Amino acid sequence: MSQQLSEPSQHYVDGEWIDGDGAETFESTNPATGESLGEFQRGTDADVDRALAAADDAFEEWSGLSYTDRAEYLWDIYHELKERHEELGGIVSKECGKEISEGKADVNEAWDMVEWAAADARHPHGDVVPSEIAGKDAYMRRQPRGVIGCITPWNFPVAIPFWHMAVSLVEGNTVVWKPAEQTPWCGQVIAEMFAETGIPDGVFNMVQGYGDAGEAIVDDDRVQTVLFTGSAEVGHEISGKVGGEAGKLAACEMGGKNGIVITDEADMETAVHSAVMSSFKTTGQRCVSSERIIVHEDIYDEFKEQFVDIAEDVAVGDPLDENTFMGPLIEDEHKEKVTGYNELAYDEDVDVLVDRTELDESEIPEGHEDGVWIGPFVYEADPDADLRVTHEEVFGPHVALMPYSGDIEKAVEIHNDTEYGLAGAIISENYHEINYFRDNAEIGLAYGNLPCIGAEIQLPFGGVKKSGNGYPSAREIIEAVTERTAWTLNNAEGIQMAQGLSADITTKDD
Ligand code: UN1
Repeated sequence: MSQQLSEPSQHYVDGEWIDGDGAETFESTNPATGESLGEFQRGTDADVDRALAAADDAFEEWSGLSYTDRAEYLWDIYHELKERHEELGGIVSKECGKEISEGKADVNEAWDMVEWAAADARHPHGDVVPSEIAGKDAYMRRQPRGVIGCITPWNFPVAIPFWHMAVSLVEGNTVVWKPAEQTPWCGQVIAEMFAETGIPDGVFNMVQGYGDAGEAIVDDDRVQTVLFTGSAEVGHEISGKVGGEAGKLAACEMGGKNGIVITDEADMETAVHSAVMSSFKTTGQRCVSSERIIVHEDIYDEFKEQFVDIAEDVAVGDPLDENTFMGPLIEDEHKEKVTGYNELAYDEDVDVLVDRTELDESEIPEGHEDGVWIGPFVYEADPDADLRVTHEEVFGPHVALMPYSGDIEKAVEIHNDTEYGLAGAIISENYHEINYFRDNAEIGLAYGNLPCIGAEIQLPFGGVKKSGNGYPSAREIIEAVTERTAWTLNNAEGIQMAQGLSADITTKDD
């Protein structure tokens, strides 16, 4: 199948492709070449309003369908994602610069999520609990919340939209979705897939655009839950706003300053491999990417030598070339941020071990001179020093090696010394150390003898501390998009109350 953007690239609202109210358009750019991939309508408040009105109208009928009937539309998408795996994986790689195996994995993760959500239509959806009164049945039922607003990032432009939308829809909610402005083409393809399923008008709506369109979704009273995955700055703003509105919910998943603890009982090959994957895959642009490698002093020199060798050599280049390990950064503005942190490392006087901020011209593939290129940046830092570079999220291939002395307690103390708490890993052959890390590391996603990336969708995905609240992803999203009704039914004659509460009604004459 060809990778051509189908025209026209519009918003999808109330079962129709629409131009929208504004005259403004924006471009999607290939970060590996600088070429334009197409033009998209920039959504306005009026477009969001139209989409929300459609979603609101469609809710009653959609929520009245059975779970399995709603899931049928998702099964169509599941098959479509599989059928268009190669094509859509290529579009992901072109639009967000991830190397091709990652582009395809993004699509694979999307169909995993769709499969989970659609199959869940046949699973139990509540709890039957014992009542303390023999004649009563007590149980918990789920109900959809209504209109769900979804705001998704560019780094998983196919998987994360389905994290947000697949469960929401099967549970009986309707959605208004704004894809990231860097990856509107992926948004367009997903909307085409929904349109082809024949899902009832207004159940799924997509408005392309920037943060102002996202804000219009967040601020609207018709939205019952906002699901957001992206930067900590925006996520905290959304949580703050929505938190002040009774009855409205926000589930946000934000960044991290993720660490890997490598103890003196680690297998060296596993340690180096895990650290390289965690730091450089996706050019460090996963919210679970690692920027802090905490290594025991007894094995530090050997680890450093091997890690630095790979960081010097790792293949940066065309994401569509299967030999590439790291593609470009997403955009120039982001490169400025990452470069700024690389410079800050010098200002903070750490020992820089690898600096490939500017690639050698010979490394840049032909036709890719305008790509947003960067290579690994690795430095050695004192874990006890109060440095910005070792505490602030960079979201790039910018990695601190932090040697520690002492036991696992010390390593975990260093690990936890950030405001974030998303993902982390321990590399050790000693199960006591692994268990200590398991019980004390302040993170939502923990790994043993593995990289700290690559979570599967049937697990919860989310962080603690500044990294998140509400798990807007994978299976746990169900909590953010459903209400729970506690239902008690009396099967006995007469009324009996729990907690010893008297059911007698006394009168003046008693
Ligand atoms: C993200 O980092 O922004 O765990 C999402 C992973 C992927 C999802 C990452 N399944 O690496």
